[in-house]
Amino acid sequence: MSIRVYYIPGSHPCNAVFKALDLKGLDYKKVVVIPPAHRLQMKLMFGSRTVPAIKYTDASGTVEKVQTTRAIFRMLDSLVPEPRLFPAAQAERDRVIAAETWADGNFQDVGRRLTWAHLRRSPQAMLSYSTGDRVPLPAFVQSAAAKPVAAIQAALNKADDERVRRDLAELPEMLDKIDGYIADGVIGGESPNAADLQIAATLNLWMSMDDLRDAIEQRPCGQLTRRIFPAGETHGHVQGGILPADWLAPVRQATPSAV
Ligand SMILES: N[C@@H](CCC(=O)N[C@@H](CS)C(=O)NCC(=O)O)C(=O)O
Repeated sequence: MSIRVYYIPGSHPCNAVFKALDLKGLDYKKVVVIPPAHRLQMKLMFGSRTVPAIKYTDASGTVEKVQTTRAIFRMLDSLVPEPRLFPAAQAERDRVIAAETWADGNFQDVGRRLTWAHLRRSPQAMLSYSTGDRVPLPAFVQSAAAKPVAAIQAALNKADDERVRRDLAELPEMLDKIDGYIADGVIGGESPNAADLQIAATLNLWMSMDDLRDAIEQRPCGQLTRRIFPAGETHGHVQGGILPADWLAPVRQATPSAV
């Protein structure tokens, strides 16, 4: 049996899949793809243009290709049932799937927009997200490409100023919603479920940015994220002061110590 995971370094849905594979105790090989060229590569190899994507070869040599976090989580639960990413009891399972669906939607997109909004303004920080990864380009090419790649990715992900300002204004509400999932026991159990992984992977990415970390870290959702992704386990860092200060006012107001 062999598993190859196609991924972009730093990508939150990709980190969610790596964590799921680790929880299942599965070995896998990591294959870096480069944005935005990965769109075509993924489309040709898997049928759709996004990462994460998995090529799974079973003991008989049969190859299965699975794309998107949601499909991969389900495939992993059927391959290795324990620990479960989806609870067995139907009512509990429905609640986890509802939270997973929410986290895989606009919330995951906000994750990308806020990241590219930062990296467009601080392109060299992009390189910190691939520390230790086997990027198939020399370091000087990665460095030279960072600025155009960040600009293209920001545009493709619609990380324009107006949208990003709106995302930042809505961020506290999203954090409240996640803390509510924890209080209701939908996420935050002993072993992470699919919704934990989706949500924590996005929060972990946000916490790599100094301007966002404080608003998240002290909350229950920040503590849960650190339990699933301990500090230093994933790479990447963007220093503070990158986005205009007035854009961050709603985020600062949501910071527990500021209340
Ligand atoms: N929601 C899907 C989509 C993942 C996704 O959009 N991945 C980004 C990288 S973080 C991507 O490959 N984007 C390329 C595109 O949208 O064309 C999932 O969780 O698998």
